[in-house]
Amino acid sequence: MQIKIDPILVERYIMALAAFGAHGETGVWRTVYSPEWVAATKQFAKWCEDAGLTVKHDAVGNVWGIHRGIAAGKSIVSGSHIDTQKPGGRYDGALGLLAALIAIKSLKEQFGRPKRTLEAVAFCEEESSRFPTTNFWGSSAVTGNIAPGQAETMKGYADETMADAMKAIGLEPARIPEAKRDDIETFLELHVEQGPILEDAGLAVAVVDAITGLRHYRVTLTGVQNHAGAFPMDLRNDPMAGFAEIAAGVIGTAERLGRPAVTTVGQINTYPNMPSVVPANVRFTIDTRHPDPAARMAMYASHEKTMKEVAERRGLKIEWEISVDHSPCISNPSLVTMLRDTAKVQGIRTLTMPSGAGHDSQEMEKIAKVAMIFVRSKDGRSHTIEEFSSIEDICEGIRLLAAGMYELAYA
Ligand code: HGY
Ligand code: MN
Ligand code: MN
Repeated sequence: MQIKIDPILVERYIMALAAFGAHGETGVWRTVYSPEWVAATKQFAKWCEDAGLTVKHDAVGNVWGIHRGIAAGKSIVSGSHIDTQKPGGRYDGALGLLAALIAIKSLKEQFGRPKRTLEAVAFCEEESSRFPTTNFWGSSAVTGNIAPGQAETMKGYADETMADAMKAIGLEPARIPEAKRDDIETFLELHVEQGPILEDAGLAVAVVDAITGLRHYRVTLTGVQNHAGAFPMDLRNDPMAGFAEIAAGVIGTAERLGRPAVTTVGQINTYPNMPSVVPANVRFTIDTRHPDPAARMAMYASHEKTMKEVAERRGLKIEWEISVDHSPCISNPSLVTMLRDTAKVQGIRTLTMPSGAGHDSQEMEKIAKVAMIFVRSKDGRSHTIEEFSSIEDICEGIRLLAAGMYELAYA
């Protein structure tokens, strides 16, 4: 049994979706609930309708394309997030929802109605690029993990609340609990790898057996604002000096721990941000990840010790909040085996690897069996407009996704 995936359709959908929020030559800037986001979700819904799927928009703006099965029972769902980094590329997230739609459309055209219900989903938000504390807004609504009142208190980078952003496009925050699902059996997510492992191995497709745990610290280091020339070094409480030591310290810890530990200081703001002023404060983020639960906690403890020690020694006040926190996630072993076996039957060579990026799958794992498929990323690049995967590789990935869905829903 060979499932045909139309490469021309795949390329057309990727390019058309990337036009909503197009940024520079090859990038996309599409934050949740923005006008570009609204247009992109409408387009996805339209394509689902064109494919003969039943379209549902839920209370947080996730879009579901449903192909009803003959038998009763829980659904087999695939998809990913439709929002992007600022800017991101054309593939991170977007590829997962298009792959799900194309896989279901191809199965429907070639094999008709399945036994089990198949669904493609575009999750509204995963990147935390408009609201830094969302923790995967779209999939968290589906698992019932958005607390009452959270939308009202959650603030965006532009200081708007999540509730206001939702209302501005006609969504009612009080209805968020209605997005919760308890009828999903399996969630399969296709995503670009976003790293160099597949390229190094000379392979197009991987099966993902685990997803890293990750945490974001949002840190404020406060010192004493002073004149850059007249105030002696030994009398300063300089938060920039503290920041430099902390950044080098936590990055150094991850370097010493070695793969797969990672730590990134990606965002920094200082006040008043002037060349001749010892700053009053420095605010920065630490993104830190490890797939092993115990090693992850040990690394966090080490980072927190570094922050406290540096601040104390330099007479600085330090405060932090943990804005994003996801536990590591192990893929369902039977799904991993099924995907690997299916790939063999389909003549698709794969390797099995963990994910260093966070994904909606790790939220969905709270209510469903999950596994992921990775597609090779050119030069391992992602979270940049340079992100690229070839249509040939993508079609191999979608072919595996479709064959996996066939096993689960038709066989
Ligand atoms: O940062 C991540 O791993 C994901 O892309 N949100
Ligand atoms: Mn992603
Ligand atoms: Mn991303």
